[in-house]
Amino acid sequence: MNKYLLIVVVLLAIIVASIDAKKERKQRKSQLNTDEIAVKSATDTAAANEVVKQDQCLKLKCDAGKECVIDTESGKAKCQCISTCADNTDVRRRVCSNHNTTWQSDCHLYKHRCDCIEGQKSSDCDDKHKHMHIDYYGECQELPECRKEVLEDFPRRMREWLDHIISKKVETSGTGDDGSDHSKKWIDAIIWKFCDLDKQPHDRQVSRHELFPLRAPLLSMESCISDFLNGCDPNDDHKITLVEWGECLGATDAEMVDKCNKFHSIKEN
Ligand SMILES: [Ca+2]
Repeated sequence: MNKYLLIVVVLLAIIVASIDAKKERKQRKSQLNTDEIAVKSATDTAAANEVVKQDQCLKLKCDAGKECVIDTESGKAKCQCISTCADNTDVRRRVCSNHNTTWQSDCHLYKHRCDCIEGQKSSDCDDKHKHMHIDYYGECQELPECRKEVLEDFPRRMREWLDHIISKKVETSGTGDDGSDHSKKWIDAIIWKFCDLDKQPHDRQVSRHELFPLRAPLLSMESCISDFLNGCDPNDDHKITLVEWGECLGATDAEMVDKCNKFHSIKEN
């Protein structure tokens, strides 16, 4: 009798253990499902946030050194200082500031300026950093002095360079020969460049700020670019008109016809 009782007890123990193990497996599976749902939900939320961000940020233009983010409280897009700039080891992407300091890239320079303005980085900041901008591309270096004969020849070289660029553009766009006087093609080229620089705002005047895309890439290679551009603003009001631009490149007032609407429409096509 005792022997049968022992067998029954052992069997009962096995059954109870099996039920417990089954329960545990069920609980573990349920927990796993809950975790998976939580992860999926978090992923979906992140993806949805990214879509919202992309959508809202398309409409928001941030200044240099800033990036668009979604404000966690309002849910709206806003500009804030760039959080991180990618490390740059390419010396060609380095920039020299107007304070003669070399920065890893334009991103690093403008991020630092933004951090200083926003007070996010008290160390390494002084007032001049709040107004820092790129003077030219490449590492800072001792720039060669502008020689008189190079400056005198500069307008001719600039005309030829612009003429070459616009000829390439016409070739690429397929607009072909419009029957205009070829000997005066350089006039169209310099008018085109003026319209191209006059962007922010489109007010038929080129400010010092608008000259930046022309000046910065050339400064380390062309010793006379600054003197040349200064000469295009004889009344020193920091704005170059179409006629002033023409005069400094050797065109007469009458030749400087405003064709910006035409050139802008070519660009947009
Ligand atoms: Ca302008």
